[in-house]
Amino acid sequence: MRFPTGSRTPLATAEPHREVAAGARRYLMCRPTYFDVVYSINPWMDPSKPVDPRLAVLQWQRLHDVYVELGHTVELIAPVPGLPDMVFAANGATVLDGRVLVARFLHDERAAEAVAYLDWFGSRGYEVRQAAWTNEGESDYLAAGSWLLAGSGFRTDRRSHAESEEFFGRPVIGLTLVDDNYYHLDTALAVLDEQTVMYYPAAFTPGSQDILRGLFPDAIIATDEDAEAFGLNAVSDGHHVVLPAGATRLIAQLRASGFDPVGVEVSELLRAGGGVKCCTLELRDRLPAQRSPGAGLSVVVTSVASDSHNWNLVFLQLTLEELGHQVLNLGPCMPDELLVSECLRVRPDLIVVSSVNGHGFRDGMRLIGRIRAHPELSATAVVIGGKLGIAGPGGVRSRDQLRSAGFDAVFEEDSGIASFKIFTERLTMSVHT
Ligand code: B12
Repeated sequence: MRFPTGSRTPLATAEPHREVAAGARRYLMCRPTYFDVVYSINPWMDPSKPVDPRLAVLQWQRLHDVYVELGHTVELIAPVPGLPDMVFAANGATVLDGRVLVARFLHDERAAEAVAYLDWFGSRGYEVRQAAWTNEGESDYLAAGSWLLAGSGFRTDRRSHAESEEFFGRPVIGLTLVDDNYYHLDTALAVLDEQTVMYYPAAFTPGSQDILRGLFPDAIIATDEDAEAFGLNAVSDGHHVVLPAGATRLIAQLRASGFDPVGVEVSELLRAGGGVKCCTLELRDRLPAQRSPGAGLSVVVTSVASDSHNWNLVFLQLTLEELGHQVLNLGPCMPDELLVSECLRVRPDLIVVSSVNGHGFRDGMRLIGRIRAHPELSATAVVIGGKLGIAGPGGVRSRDQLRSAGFDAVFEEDSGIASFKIFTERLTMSVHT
């Protein structure tokens, strides 16, 4: 189960690039509004057998709700008419450290899905690019600890492995699939935590089986029946493993290995050759910067949506940088949703909101609710300051209201920059201890 350590393998000597540990994840899903089987691009698809769209939606909704109940965040991409396979969001891209490599599908029937993913990630400020070679996203690229396990044989072109290695800066381990029932890597292998996988050996060439045995000598091995039940098309948060309820032996093996399996029904989606994992693209955002003791905070400086003043932000950026902090200045007129998605991506230690046009109180009350609505940002320090009302400083009452709404501190013009500096000093000490 563990990656080899010591001098036995050069892989183990590389700098570890740790994945987020077990805990809250962010997933992207696509409601199966237009789900259907109207063409056949894998052995599971038979267009002559009608699908039950209502059942597909119910099964998908249950999967979505399971993630939410487990404490994960689920983002949605809008389904596009005429793209019946778009429900399989994991095929749309690979997202690592906030970088997005959008798919280039092998089949023309699915090519337009890539456009929707380029738009979705592009409009949220991600560093995004479409793959140059055929690449079916996270279905063929699975992050395992420091490495990217990469499938090929049916869909993803082997030449895309080098492209992904370069784009993500992570070593890629190529694995070749041989059974067309398991046409994507994520139909034959699931990563359970940084060092643990489960897989179906017969889906791989002998050479790839050797690689897997070498890397994961204690892996959980799936039976023919569990592989056919699409049990390996599973999603793990490092502790809970969501997988088809029909993969009964895998469920028992997972439990015996200390995981908490959660069975769901995906039979209707399986009629298009997709299951739990295919419906789920993990949004692996940039990890908080590793810092050495004494280093500064990572700070997002921003204004509110209605405010076009600029120099207040420049002033705050320079002040914070002089104090040794790293600043991402998002600029004026920042829409709430974009600010939130940037903060989810960057995960700063501190968010500094500045407004001087007189509408800061009203905009701030709305904005802080949207920031705090995200569990990942519920504990992030957020302050607001500037000229927040049209009738001069709002005084104790309006500051109390802003604090009750979720701001950690309020710095109106009369409270001066000195108290803001003291606040950042205290925060720096608490972040570093
Ligand atoms: C330049 C300016 C503009 C320029 C902005 C150009 C640009 N690229 O930024 C232009 C002409 C575009 C402009 C437009 C408007 N402006 Co104007 N503008 C000013 C002006 C003259 C200077 C602002 C400035 O750059 N100051 C320099 C920076 C460094 O200081 P600062 O912004 O005051 O920020 C300081 C503090 O507030 C504090 N601070 C700010 N934020 C934070 C956050 C934290 C956490 C902390 C600790 C401290 C802090 O630190 C800074 C340094 O001390 C001020 C008047 C003035 N003298 O202040 C009016 C002023 C800000 N504008 C004002 C108004 C009303 C407007 C308009 C609504 C006018 C209109 N009717 O169209 C529009 C706003 C449009 C919009 N959507 O926001 C009013 C705001 C009144 C209020 N708050 O009640 C002011 C105060 C003028 C006034 N006395 O009426 N404006």
